[in-house]
Amino acid sequence: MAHKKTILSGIQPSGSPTLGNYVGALRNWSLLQQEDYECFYCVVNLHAITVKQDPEALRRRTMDTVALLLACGINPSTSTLFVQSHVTEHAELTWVLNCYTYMGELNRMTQFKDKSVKHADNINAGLYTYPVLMASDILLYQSHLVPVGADQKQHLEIARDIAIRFNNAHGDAFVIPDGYIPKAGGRVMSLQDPSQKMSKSDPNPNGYIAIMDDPADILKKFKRAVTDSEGSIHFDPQAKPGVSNLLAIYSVFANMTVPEAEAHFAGKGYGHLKTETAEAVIADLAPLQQTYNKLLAEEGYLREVIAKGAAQARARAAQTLADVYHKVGLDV
Ligand code: AQP
Repeated sequence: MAHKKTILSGIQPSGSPTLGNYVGALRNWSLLQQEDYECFYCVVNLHAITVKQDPEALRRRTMDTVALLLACGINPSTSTLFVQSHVTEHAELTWVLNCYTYMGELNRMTQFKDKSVKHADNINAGLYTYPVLMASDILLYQSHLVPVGADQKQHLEIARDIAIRFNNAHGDAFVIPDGYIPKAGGRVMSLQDPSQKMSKSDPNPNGYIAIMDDPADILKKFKRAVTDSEGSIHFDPQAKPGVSNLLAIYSVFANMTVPEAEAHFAGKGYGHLKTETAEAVIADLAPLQQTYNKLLAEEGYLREVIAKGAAQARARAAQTLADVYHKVGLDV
């Protein structure tokens, strides 16, 4: 029997996850599980410390993120759900792959440039080599498919380049991964500045919908969303970034294509677009929020899930790392 293909993806416990995280990644993690893949999903806390974190808050948010992933529908009996720092192979492979990554490649990474501006007081080497850690996350599990938002496309490409380079030097050690970026919602934009992606570290909370926002806040934030003065609802991200962002969000939650969503709003005003989008989002998030709040009280269960996940993840990761150490000559 042929082996199932493998999926891996991760989310940082670096703030309150947003509608962008949900539409770009988490929702698809859950949907892909129902297809014939072996799935590894992790809370990437090693990535999170590339920006300053309060240790106690990081611990709490890591467990909250585990609860969120379960509430989003990750099934721990069929998928491996784990915390990145529990599997030390991620850090070990990163060191090896750092030695197979060129500074010229890392210099081109737009996330590093953006985060260097945002965190000018802490431009650390971890922020710079973040893509190598991400490559290790992916390659350790011999992943075929990586469901991420469009903002991670460049990091995925460097992971492929590193894998190909290593394989060429030493013989096949890694599967070359492909990205899985949703057509609609791959880049959800800020509600206040639709030229920027929606981000959980946005200092203006009106720019993002947090997955855990209550319905009144969700409605209020959509009503305040920046649009334009034209008054007609059609999809044109260059000329009408705010309206196009709302249409894309609506289409995902109403389970329509973007042209179907355009037809739905033909002749209606922006008020309709904002309210109906808010209502579709609120209805979709309500059961998830309920499950999340219930799970937060079940810390024992959450710890059981991640202990089992870490054991499963380690078993796979150790095989890859042993092969890499052997190929490089580290296994004396
Ligand atoms: N706006 C977005 N639209 C679509 N997908 C998005 N993702 C993030 N923002 C959007 C996807 O969510 C997954 C997990 O993201 P992450 O936790 O690794 O952090 P990030 O990409 O750095 O997202 P944030 O929200 O902007 O976090 P901060 O503010 O902490 O940097 C990824 O698959 C990502 O593509």
